[in-house]
Amino acid sequence: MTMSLPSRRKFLTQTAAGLALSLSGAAAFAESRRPLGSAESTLIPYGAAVRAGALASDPTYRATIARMCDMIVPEGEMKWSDIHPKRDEYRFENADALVDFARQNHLGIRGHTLAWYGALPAWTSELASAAEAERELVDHIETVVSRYRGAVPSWDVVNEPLIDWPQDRSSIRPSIWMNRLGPEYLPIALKATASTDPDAKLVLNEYDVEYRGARFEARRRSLIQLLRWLRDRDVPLHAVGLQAHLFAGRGIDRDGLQSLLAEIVALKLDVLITELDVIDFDLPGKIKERDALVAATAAEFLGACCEVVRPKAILTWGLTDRYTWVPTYFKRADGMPNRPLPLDAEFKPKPLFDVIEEYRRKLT
Ligand code: 9MR
Repeated sequence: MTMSLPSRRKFLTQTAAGLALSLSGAAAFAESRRPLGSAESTLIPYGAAVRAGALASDPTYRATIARMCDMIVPEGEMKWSDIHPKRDEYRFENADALVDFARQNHLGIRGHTLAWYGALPAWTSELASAAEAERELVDHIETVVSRYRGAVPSWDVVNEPLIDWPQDRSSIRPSIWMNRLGPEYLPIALKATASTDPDAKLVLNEYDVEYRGARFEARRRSLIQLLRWLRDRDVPLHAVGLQAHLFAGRGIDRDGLQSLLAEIVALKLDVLITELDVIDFDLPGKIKERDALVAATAAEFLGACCEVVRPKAILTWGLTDRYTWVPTYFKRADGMPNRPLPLDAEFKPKPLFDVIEEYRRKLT
């Protein structure tokens, strides 16, 4: 890490830092870190998914996250499998460490995630009835959200609700929650979060909604139907998170994405970009060419978004190529490391970094 790396945070004042934990809602994660009256105050807040293990073992990573992010989100530490491994056992150490890290460094922090089909501990498969599933879901939400009330002002309450190729809003992905409770688990989770922390911003987070093709059109259509269904039933929800795990090879459907965003705005919901990265497994090996294609893909996506709405935040799913989920599923055939994130494995900013900077400055 060199001193010449751009700094997000040199502007932070004592006052803003002190306010970070007492403010609530979007204000806490978005506004509190903006220095009022300075040029920086117009920037869209930037954040990254972080790993507690790497924060503890890698001082350069720790310092770079602290310096370059306005907010963080735990990549796994608040998921059920990590935080609630047994029915009668919660383990908060890693999540607490991230909340403490955020507090010490005057960063915002988002919570991820409360109702998802993934990362569920084995014991949840034993939930035998609707009543038992609802009791455990609500109990988990009350326990976790109340623990972090005042510290975590924004939650990905619902993650990835739709099946890959949905018919309509009732095409919800199978999980113990869906299997026992049906689509009703969405209102149950959202209401439980709202009643535990009335100030929390509640987000429904979804992926694969930006591409061209019938499957992605079906996903956009079903997502809108789902949002309307929630709205018609007065279910609390404040924002939609577009994950934005982008593939450079897949064409972004600019019109489709923009009309989705316009519908979301018409429903008076905010938009966050929650997990941006560019999956590069099928891109050319040459680093310069690959980095340029990755950056161009993100620019195409952010360009389309920012013409319609100003996202409340832009988060990437990791900050540095040193720590990324991408090779778990999308290893390159040539054996070269993936480069999906704004900084390379040595923490050097890449063209993707500049693209994010550019769009953080754009006003819609
Ligand atoms: O990056 C995360 C990886 O380390 C975990 O193993 C995995 C399962 O918990 O989840 C990954 O994060 C996912 C996120 O929670 C939801 N959207 C897709 C992300 C990448 O797979």
